[in-house]
Amino acid sequence: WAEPLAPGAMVLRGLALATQHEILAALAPLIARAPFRHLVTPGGHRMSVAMSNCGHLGWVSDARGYRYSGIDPDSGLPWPAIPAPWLALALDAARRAGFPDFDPQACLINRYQPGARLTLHQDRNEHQLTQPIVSVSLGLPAVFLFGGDRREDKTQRIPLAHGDVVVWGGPARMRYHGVLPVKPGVHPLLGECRVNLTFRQVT
Ligand code: MD3
Ligand code: FE
Repeated sequence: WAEPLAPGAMVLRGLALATQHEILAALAPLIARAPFRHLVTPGGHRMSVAMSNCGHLGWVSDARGYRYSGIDPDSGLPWPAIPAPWLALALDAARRAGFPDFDPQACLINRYQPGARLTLHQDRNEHQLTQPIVSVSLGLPAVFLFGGDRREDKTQRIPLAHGDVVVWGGPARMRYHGVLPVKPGVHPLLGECRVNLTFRQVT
């Protein structure tokens, strides 16, 4: 169930299933404190994906650009802490993929309602490029687009289901990637949505 995707990238199918109930129970209180919001890109586009964060730093976007911030701009408060079962899963996944020193400061929480998508992009706002990004897929399935080092490189389509965990490190870290529009459906635990957690070491 551990498949190498590319040099530095590994899919751990279903790794989150063993603790899925603890993981999902931690989501509602966190979202009560830092609600999902649709960020606006520096180019003025409202993102179809709704986002929130937990951890010491959160990823935010507005007319000034993309950056990490310790304060939730909507509430003026620090982001909630990363819930213990989330951190345990992220550390376990990173260790299995060969990153025993992973120490994430940020967890971006993406919510996709049917039709929401993420266009091809690179994650360039982290400075600690020797550490991976760990992503956890929950709820409705999605098709992940995994591209190359240039936007125009051909993309690979990777289906991601509830409970799948992917570790993106090494040479995979800066590759272009995106998510195709999520198809309508109802997940027994999450309803009409997909939630993706991405754990990042920023500095
Ligand atoms: C591959 N999120 O938040 S997670 C993002 O499903 C993002 O919500 C997607 O891309 C989602 O920036 C994909 C998987 C992921 C995250 C970062 C990567 C894959 C990556 C960085 C480099 C290569
Ligand atoms: Fe990304």
